[in-house]
Amino acid sequence: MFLHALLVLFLAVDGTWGENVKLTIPNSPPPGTQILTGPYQGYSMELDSFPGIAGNLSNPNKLSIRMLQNLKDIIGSPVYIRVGGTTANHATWNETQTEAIVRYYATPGADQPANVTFGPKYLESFKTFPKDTKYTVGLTFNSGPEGEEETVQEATAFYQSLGSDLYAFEVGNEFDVFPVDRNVTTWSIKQYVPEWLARIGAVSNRVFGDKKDQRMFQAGAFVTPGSISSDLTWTAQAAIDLGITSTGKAKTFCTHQYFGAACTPVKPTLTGNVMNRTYMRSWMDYHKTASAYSVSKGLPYVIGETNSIACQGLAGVSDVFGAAVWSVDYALYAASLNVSAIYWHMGIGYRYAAWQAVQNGTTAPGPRPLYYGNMLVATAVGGGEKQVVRMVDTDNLAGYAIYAVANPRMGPRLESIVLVNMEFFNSTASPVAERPSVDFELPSSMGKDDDKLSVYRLTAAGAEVKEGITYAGRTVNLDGNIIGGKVTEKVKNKIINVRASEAVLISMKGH
Ligand SMILES: *[C@@H]1O[C@H](CO)[C@@H](O)[C@H](O)[C@H]1NC(C)=O
Ligand SMILES: *[C@@H]1O[C@H](CO)[C@@H](O)[C@H](O)[C@H]1NC(C)=O
Ligand SMILES: *[C@@H]1O[C@H](CO)[C@@H](O)[C@H](O)[C@H]1NC(C)=O
Ligand SMILES: *[C@@H]1O[C@H](CO)[C@@H](O)[C@H](O)[C@H]1NC(C)=O
Ligand SMILES: *[C@@H]1O[C@H](CO)[C@@H](O)[C@H](O)[C@H]1NC(C)=O
Ligand SMILES: *[C@@H]1O[C@H](CO)[C@@H](O)[C@H](O)[C@H]1NC(C)=O
Ligand SMILES: *[C@@H]1O[C@H](CO)[C@@H](O)[C@H](O)[C@H]1NC(C)=O
Ligand SMILES: CC(=O)N[C@H]1CO[C@H](CO)[C@@H](O)[C@@H]1O
Repeated sequence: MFLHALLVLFLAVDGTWGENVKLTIPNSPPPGTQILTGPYQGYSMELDSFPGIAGNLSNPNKLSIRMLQNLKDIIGSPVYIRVGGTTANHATWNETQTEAIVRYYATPGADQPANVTFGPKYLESFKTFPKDTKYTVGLTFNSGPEGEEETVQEATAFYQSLGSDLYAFEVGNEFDVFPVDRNVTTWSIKQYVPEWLARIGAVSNRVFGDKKDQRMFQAGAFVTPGSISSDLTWTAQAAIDLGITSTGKAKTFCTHQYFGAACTPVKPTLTGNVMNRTYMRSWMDYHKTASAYSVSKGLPYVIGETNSIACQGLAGVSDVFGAAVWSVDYALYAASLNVSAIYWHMGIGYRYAAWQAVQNGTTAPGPRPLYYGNMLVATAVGGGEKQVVRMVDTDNLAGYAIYAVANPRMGPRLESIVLVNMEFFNSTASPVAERPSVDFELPSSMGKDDDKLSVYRLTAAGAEVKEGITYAGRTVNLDGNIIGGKVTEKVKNKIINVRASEAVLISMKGH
């Protein structure tokens, strides 16, 4: 009933089409709106890149630590980290190896090694990030007794070293479409579920000692059905119906989501795959159903590995400002469903990484546009119990109302509004004077409190740029330090203007 906004088109004096959107903000979230309790956003780090991203005890990666600390400063607790991905499927633990990790490449210069061996020094990389950072760690899932032995060896090393920093294990990454050491002709979810249960049972019994009954496993780690394979049988519901929760050891259910792949013959584009709300929403339909089902069965649902474009991202698409604007919309859209966390994937040299952690050829380490979007989302939903409601949801525009559930007796309280104008603006092709914009109008009930409203703007010259991005007037330096004082705007006459390829957060907190 209140999930709509009135759209009024008018012809502005300069002849361009302007748009006026009257916001209708519900007094409280509709029933069925989840309450976010954790940091919501995390980072997923490719297993073979993790030593580079985190560094080690003698050489911690100061940039990564700063980038994580910045977000911790915003939300009040460390963001969660997942270490896994494809390379976690092809990792062999070697207790006697002196190097942290040894990588074996099938193709020299490839984004990822074909396999790796890792040893005790690898574990140092879990000791560099802000205190109390929690980790989900990916284990191998090779078949048979030998496979079990490998999984147990790795699990033992991580379990003993990480202690209470271990949040969960994954066993097998994307085994729906990339099974390892299985006969692909006969492989099915019906075979997968009992094999997975047997393997997590073995890890519980052989690694956890007297804590063998704890819920310590992130189930799934499937890709969104239909995104890579046309086999649509590997769903959250099917896994749950086949008994994935039956032994009481599954902690969360996880799906991976990308919006096209850079390794397909037809390359994805910024406007077609990323800054395209129709496309984004078409994928979110699955997560809406899957997350509601999973939650109804007591299993929190996460998008445990995600980013713009699969196959490590695409230059000019994943590493430009448009991806930052997109990330705000996508993250909040997922939060308005029953998705309890999302993990932005990254690896060294990956085009979609939120920051480049180490020198990669001629590419200097430093923040990337996506990180600015992550900062806005952290401001909106990090820290404390929050509820996110979609209130504007058109082909180009998004509006989210975010409520804080500080005091259960008083009910949820509107804390901020996020507005996104996804219309593509290319500053190389068009002069700034031609940048379209939308006027969002607050309801009259909010007019009197304009002084309490502060607008945090996420902006840049255009969607295609990589530099000159600001969030509330600030930039992030190459060393990860936030530069400049916070610059917020006041709301005048209840109107907030948001230009094409821009997003704003309106805070009700008075600062
Ligand atoms: C483990 O590492 C040691 C030391 O580098 C090496 O000699 C041994 O061959 C490795 N074992 C395996 C199974 O790769
Ligand atoms: C720590 O990292 C530095 C820099 O990458 C590297 O040279 C060193 O070998 C690493 N130490 C260990 C114990 O892996
Ligand atoms: C690891 O990858 C290399 C390079 O492709 C290959 O030669 C080797 O057989 C692989 N090792 C294992 C254990 O799969
Ligand atoms: C995989 O299963 C099919 C069907 O049962 C069988 O014909 C084939 O030989 C199997 N492949 C391997 C490598 O075992
Ligand atoms: C946006 O995505 C939809 C759905 O996939 C597609 O039909 C449309 O062509 C895309 N828009 C652009 C501009 O490519
Ligand atoms: C979240 O899940 C619950 C339980 O299945 C469901 O009742 C509710 O409608 C879902 N909410 C959304 C926004 O999908
Ligand atoms: C932006 O415009 C420039 C100049 O016309 C063009 O070369 C470039 O491909 C455009 N970028 C995108 C992402 O469309
Ligand atoms: C020049 C260079 O070293 N580029 C590398 C950057 O990282 C990617 C992903 O790991 C590699 O594919 C490139 O070769």
